[in-house]
Amino acid sequence: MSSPTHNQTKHWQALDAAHHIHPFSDTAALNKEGVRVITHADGVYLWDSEGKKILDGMSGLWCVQIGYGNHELAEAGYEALKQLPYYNHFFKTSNPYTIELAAKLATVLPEGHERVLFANSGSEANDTALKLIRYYWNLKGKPEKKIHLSREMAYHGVTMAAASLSGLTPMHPQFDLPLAGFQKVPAPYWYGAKAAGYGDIAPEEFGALIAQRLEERILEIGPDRVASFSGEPVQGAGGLLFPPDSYWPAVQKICAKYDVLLHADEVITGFGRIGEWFGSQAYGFVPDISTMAKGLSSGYQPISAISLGPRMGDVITNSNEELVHGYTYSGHPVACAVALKNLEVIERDGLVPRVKNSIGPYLQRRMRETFEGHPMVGEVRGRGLLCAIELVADKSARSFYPDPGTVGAHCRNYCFSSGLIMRAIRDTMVCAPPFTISEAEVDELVAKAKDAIDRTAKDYGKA
Ligand code: PXG
Repeated sequence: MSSPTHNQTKHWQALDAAHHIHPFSDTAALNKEGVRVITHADGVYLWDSEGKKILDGMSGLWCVQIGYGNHELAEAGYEALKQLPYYNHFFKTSNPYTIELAAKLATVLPEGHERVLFANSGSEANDTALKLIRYYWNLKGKPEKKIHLSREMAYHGVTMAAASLSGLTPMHPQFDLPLAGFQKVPAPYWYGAKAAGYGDIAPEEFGALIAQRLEERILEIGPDRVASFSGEPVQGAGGLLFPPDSYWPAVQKICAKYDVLLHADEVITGFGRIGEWFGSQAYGFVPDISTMAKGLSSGYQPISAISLGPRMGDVITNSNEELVHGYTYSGHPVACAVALKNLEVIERDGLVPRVKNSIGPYLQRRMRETFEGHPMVGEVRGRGLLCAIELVADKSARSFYPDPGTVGAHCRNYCFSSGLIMRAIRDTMVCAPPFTISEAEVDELVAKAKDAIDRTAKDYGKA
């Protein structure tokens, strides 16, 4: 006999199948299988409608920096809902929540970034950034600067422009993308360099070489036609690709040399994920424009922001004409109140230094000592609370499995069944836990990941 919760799950699954289309999912296949219904969450754990407890090694979608169940944020949102559930910033108005959040952001943003616009998602932020880049060059009298460069395997979101900027090729054909004017350059993915034909190149040399590829492309197109270069300081959804230290400073120099605006997409790396407030600070470069979302509110409310350095900020704010852009919900008071409280909690509880100096290094050490000698693991890479374990066919040759994604999905299913959420990107297992995770919870995450990888290795004859 099925239990009442089981019947409730079946009911929700049937309604979901009938009425709800999921992102990045094969709808028919999912409906046949039935969705997992998550009903509540606390700390680093989720519970599903069958009562199963799951360690969320991904902070939702890389966003719940402060962990689940923080009542201070809930109360900040509730207070704002009572005081001012909605008002906008069109027609010469503002509100205390938005003003205070903008001012607070200016204290933690990269050098010279003192002005922000708000939006509601990472995709919208990137879409807005591209519009502002175009506007900047139009104001500067260089309307021919229209080409937007970004990297292979980049993920910048799903609007027409953000998807065009993205370099994950499966995102394009269904929608006849990319739009004209978007071009890709190689990603600084050192572990994949050998398989891609670069030979046994050292990481720093590879970083410089890939930056040089950007310069070559700018020269090929003509610098007077290149508007911008966009990049995630660490590529997230593309497989957690950490650039060699030589890469970003070289990119910054190239952008400056050819007058190309540098856009940092900090949607994953922002708000302490790799131990500094922003990824650009961790990698030693200063962008002209940055976009951020996720950790801005720890995912408790949908909100994103675009910050402008002095160069773009001065030109755009002194144009003496209306900026013809903005959303109904830009700087929504409730989202701003929650984000403001989130930044207060991150600061007060020292979560960024915690990621940099204690829990981040602990996760990195435990992952490396557990997996570096494993017969199926080619590389363990990470920084702060981002970590990737690359599952490979041949460790010494650094060669991948022929059908990328199969081994990863196999391993991810084992993770799920043992109560751990990790992402599989191709055959790379990825985690990005909340900043509040304890050492004991890191140990649990590592033990569950090891169990899943051991079982996968056994199934593939690698144990
Ligand atoms: N930029 C980056 C770097 C991102 O990671 C976006 C922009 C878009 O944000 P919105 O809020 O529009 O989704 C993202 C989002 C995954 C996964 O499976 C990653 C994201 C979103 C959904 C799934 O890794 N990143």
